[in-house]
Amino acid sequence: IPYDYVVVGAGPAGIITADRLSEAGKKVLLVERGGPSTWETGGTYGPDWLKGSQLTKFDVPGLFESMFSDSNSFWWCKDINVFAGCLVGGGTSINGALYWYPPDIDFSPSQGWPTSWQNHHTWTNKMIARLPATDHPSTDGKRYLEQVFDVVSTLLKGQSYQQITINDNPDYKDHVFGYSAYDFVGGKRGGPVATYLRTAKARKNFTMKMYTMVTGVVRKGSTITGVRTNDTSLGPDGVIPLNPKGRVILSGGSFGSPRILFQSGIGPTDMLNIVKADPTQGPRMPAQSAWINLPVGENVSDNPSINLVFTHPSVDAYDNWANIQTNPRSADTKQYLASQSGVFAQASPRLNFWRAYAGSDQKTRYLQGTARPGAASWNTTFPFNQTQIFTITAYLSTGITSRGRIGIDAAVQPRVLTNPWFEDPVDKAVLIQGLKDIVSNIKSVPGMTMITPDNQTTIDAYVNNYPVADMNSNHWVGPCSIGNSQSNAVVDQNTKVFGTDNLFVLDASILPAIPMGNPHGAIMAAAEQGVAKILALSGGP
Ligand code: 6FA
Ligand code: ABL
Repeated sequence: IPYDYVVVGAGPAGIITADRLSEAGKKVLLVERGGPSTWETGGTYGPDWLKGSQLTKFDVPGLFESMFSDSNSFWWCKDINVFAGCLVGGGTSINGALYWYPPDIDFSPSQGWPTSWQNHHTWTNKMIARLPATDHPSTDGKRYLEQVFDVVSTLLKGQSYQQITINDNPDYKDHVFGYSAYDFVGGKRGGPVATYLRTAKARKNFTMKMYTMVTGVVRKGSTITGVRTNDTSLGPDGVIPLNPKGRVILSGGSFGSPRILFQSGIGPTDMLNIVKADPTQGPRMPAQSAWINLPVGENVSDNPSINLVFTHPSVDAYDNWANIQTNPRSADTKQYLASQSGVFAQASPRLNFWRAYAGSDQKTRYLQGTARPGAASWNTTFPFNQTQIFTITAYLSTGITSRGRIGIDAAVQPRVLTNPWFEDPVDKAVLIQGLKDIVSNIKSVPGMTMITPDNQTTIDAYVNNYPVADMNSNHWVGPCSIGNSQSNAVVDQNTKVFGTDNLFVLDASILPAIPMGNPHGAIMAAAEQGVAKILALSGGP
């Protein structure tokens, strides 16, 4: 039976899109290459201490840091060499779940958005209505492991920062700090899976197919007639049929969606030639005369980020989260299992802050900081107490001018071709200034010691020698940027791919610039707005 809409990818954007389309009565298929995540999606994976609880690793916020240390890591996309979630929920099933309501600037023309996107509150508010943020996710309303908050807030108050409830003031992002906010629900991972996907699944006109890889769209010139998959049960040769007026929406994320476009003959010629040369994908491509030349993969941004590592005698580093999965503190797991409260009801971050900077080019750039117990790595020549370590990650955010490129390698695997960090030296200068400011008054916080960089290393030297890949923030946006012209954008103001009649992209890849905060809030608000624009567009099913 042909579908009205095929949505590719069950990440946050794809889930919201499929839910709203099915709510509007359309016949919708949501196709996901990965398998289940949380318990309600059919997932079962987790440590022994969760046995019998109807909870998985993905449900328990306090297991977040184990995503990086667990030897069984089936949730990462194995063909992508940066972190990306390939399972139901996409990134939102494995991420830190930091959740920020987008400020107005996130959708402003100054960031590359078409003017028709400025009235974002209507759509942002729809998202908030479905999925409100919390900065106290434990079900007893208490906050746990708050020492890092106390130490870092003392530091920031000495720099004239004010404490606010960050999501009560989304536009207020200069010299502010507050408790970390999340989209956890009831002490468990919430996000789009526990909200939008739940309502979609209750509808008869919605179907989700897992473990199904989309390789491309089938098209006659500008018209898409089907979606090619590796699953022959979905249609002849694995091609999912589409209604005559049907539409396809790619929500495969900033690495997944560009690859699907390349394999459909849409993108820059160098990338399409790689696909053409591939023995499997090449023969499936449209003829070269039908290729559509668009800047797919260009205009990519991700926050450059640098970690500073400290100790403080008051801090409980929670054993650097090393034991949370296999040998957790039993009082904490008991509490969590009994009532979804305590340390395990929250991911690792405890405090977030923002500050605006004027660069030497007169452009405004924002610095974001995240503070958490523990550290991914450290490097010091001095002795220190490992039980007291904590990290401040400094991200350069809205206003960064550096851009990179995403493409594919010779094996047609998504790859970063040009790193998007510090291409512009002003970005680097501002981040260095921000790092210096963060520690400018460290001596006024008794007992606070920076161990990385240690006092034998200057901030400048530390940044100059920082391993480039460690600057990756996992916040990739932009390879299918929205815009008014196909000379510098891939999708138009309705998220339709230029040069096509019925192909859309709606996920992180359409954001023309990095949002103010960790991006999944802005991405979900964009999905709410984008799907409304698609539904309003004439000519559809
Ligand atoms: N963002 C935040 O806002 N807060 C955070 O705390 C945060 N933390 C992290 C984090 O700790 C890690 C380790 C990572 C990797 C990301 C984090 N992010 C955070 C970023 C955030 O998760 C992403 O920006 C967000 O999930 C992007 O949403 P999208 O909907 O654009 O894309 P996804 O990658 O989430 O989902 C794409 C889905 O499509 C996946 O499920 C994938 O399996 C599927 N897919 C891709 N290609 C496909 C294909 N060809 N066929 C079928 N399915 C496909
Ligand atoms: C994010 O938005 C980032 O994308 C993640 O990198 C970050 O998590 C989470 N939010 C939480 O702030 C960090 C972990 O805390 C580190 O332990 C890990 O080494 C790092 O991600 C890997 O990128």
